[in-house]
Amino acid sequence: MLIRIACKSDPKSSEITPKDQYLNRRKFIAGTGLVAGSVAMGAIIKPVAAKVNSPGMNPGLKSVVEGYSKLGEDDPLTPYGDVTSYNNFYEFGTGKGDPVENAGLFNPKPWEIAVDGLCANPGRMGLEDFLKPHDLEERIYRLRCVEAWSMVVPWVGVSLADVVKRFEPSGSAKYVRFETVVRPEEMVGQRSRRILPWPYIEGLRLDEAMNPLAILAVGLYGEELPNQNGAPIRLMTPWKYGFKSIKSIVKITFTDEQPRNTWNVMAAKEYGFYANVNPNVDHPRWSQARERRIGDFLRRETLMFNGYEQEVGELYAGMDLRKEY
Ligand SMILES: Nc1nc2c(c(=O)[nH]1)N[C@H]1C(S)=C(S)[C@@H](COP(=O)(O)O)O[C@H]1N2
Ligand SMILES: [Mo]
Repeated sequence: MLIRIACKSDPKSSEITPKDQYLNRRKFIAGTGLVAGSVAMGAIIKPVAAKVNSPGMNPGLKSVVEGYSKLGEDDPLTPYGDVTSYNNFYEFGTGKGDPVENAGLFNPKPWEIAVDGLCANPGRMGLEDFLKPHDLEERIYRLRCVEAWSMVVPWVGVSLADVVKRFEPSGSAKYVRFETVVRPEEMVGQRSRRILPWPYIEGLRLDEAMNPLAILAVGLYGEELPNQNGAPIRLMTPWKYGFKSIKSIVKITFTDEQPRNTWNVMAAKEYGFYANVNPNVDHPRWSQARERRIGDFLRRETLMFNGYEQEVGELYAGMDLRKEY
């Protein structure tokens, strides 16, 4: 099935990358061996090329090259090598290079996900069954870490709204809570509780989870997610700081209580529940006005809601974003 999602923040045609850059980038893709069809993709991702083939923020894998232009000239895709070697995933250590170095031992197959809490269709199922009813889409999003660096990543994933609807949350459900797997034998960082209290927990308000931008990602650059990027399934909410996008999810819970997310538990004054990207609300220890795009020399201005204000702004109408950060 073809998926088309009009994105209000897509740049005007005047911002579209010129042809020569487009061709250069195409060469880059060919060089990395990531052209659809030349990749050893796993069973889950394989159908993507057939199912997804549309312009917009979710071009088909065959037209991934077109996707380069959709965010404008200032937003070329971050090279695959950077996306997969400069990571935050404290289960594998706190250094940016630790996840790629230590995640080789992690085995995300087979994988089970439990869905529970305030919903009509709770259950426990293998990842294949979890994904089966949903269409895989490619979505090219900016990722802005609270530490003031950012990337542009072509994700492959499913609409979180569609997933939520399928499990039929009850009227009393107000939040969705997500939990990362605990496997200290495979995740060296989890052997110390001084790093973080495991498991890593995150949450969204139900209406945030229903926003069309929110996805559960199962791949990037047309491949299955590398372990260091949160294999086999992770959240991606591009208008929020990266720490919201919880990796290696094993449990999804519908609840009437605001989940206590891990970084909020660690340092409530520094990391809130909402974590919306906001250039006007500084982290207590650094400014959020600017950021470093990985690969750039000069820093750039941070955009309100990471550039997705038109899509998500109304979720926060009437809220004091300085208090509910
Ligand atoms: N389980 C888990 N999820 C996590 C993290 C983590 O340490 N553990 N780090 C978060 C942070 S701070 C960021 S910026 C993103 C980084 O995603 P990436 O490594 O794919 O760029 O993952 C987020 N998800
Ligand atoms: Mo982050």
